[in-house]
Amino acid sequence: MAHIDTKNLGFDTKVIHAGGHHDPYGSATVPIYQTSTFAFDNAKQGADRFAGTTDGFIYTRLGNPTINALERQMAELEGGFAGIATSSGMGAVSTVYMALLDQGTHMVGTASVYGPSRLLAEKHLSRFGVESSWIDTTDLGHLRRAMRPTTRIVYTESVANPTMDVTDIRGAADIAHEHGALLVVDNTFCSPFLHRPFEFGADVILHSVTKFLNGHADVVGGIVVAKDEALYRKLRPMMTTLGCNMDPHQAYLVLRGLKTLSLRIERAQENAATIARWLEGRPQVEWVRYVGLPSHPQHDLARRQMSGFGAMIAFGLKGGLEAGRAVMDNVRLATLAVSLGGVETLIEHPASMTHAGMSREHREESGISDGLVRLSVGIESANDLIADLAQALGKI
Ligand code: LCS
Repeated sequence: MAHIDTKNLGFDTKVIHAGGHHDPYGSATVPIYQTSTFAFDNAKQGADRFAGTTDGFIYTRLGNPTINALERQMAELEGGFAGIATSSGMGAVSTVYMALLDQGTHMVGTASVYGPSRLLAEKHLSRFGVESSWIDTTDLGHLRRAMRPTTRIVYTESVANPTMDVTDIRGAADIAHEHGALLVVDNTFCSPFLHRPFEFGADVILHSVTKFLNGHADVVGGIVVAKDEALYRKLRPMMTTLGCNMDPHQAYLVLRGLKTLSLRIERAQENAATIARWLEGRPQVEWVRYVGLPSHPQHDLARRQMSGFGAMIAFGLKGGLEAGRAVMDNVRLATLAVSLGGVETLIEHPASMTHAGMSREHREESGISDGLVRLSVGIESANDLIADLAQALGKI
């Protein structure tokens, strides 16, 4: 693929062309450099590459051309300095926590984030003297009160999994910075197509690329994007030392999936808006949380900081968990599975699945009720999805 300077081109052009590289054979796609190591011409070249005085690849855990193409593309899509691709979204979360937190420091996080992102700090980093507070960050007053002199990072999700809470990113960044801390945003639910946290003051962005970025339910992967070079130089060596690097084949699949990001999300969010409105009118449904509905408590904030509302819906049924089980057991087109952000519609139950690792008390405090059912809307025909949900609701 020829290298095109996409810096000043539109987002949809960057999705297709950013990160492209010069290929000696003119390959239209980035080739898969399926190698663990790279030969040096001579000992001096090897030593220079290790010393960082010349460019060039050394060993795939440290860097690889296929992985690097994805890192450059994501850095451009998010508007950051550089990307660090990881083996999974949790690899990205681990890299960020391990690089930015020390013994005796503290982090504040949104209570209802993806369960393991919270558990990693609360259960594991606590063993090494890192403290964490998990609060409702939709109210910035809570965030201000939770900050301590030792707070190093504020951690949130652009749309929280699974409550769909939206935090004011500009406000959270200001509070973090006033206290000498950094704002880290997990942008998995939005992708840079819908929201670009660096434009609102964030310092580090991460993704589970398993979800919307790849979009085809065939890869687990992650990425961290650093706003500036100083942060990048802290984060990258932590990833390579932890050893949670992406594999070249994974990177190739993500590069391929990424090309249709704009088209997939446009279609999925159109479906999601239709389904969310339809669900709100069903007699069996008690409540619906979709960022695009005027009934969402942060709908106006989402309008200001996002360019669309995404494809994730949470809803609760009047019959509680039993009714939710009946729906999940009876859908035929939607697949009963965790994960999200793919072309196919998935349905799951956070309290017993993605967020089962959290205590019931923490789940309830965070708004993750036992009756909450999560829907990741795909790009099928909306009418077929509605017919499927209608017949499943009819089985309650
Ligand atoms: N961040 C968010 C917001 C997530 O939703 C997930 C995974 C992760 C990070 C971790 O990424 P992974 O290591 O799985 O690539 N969320 C999942 C979910 O809601 N269902 O299954 C996985």
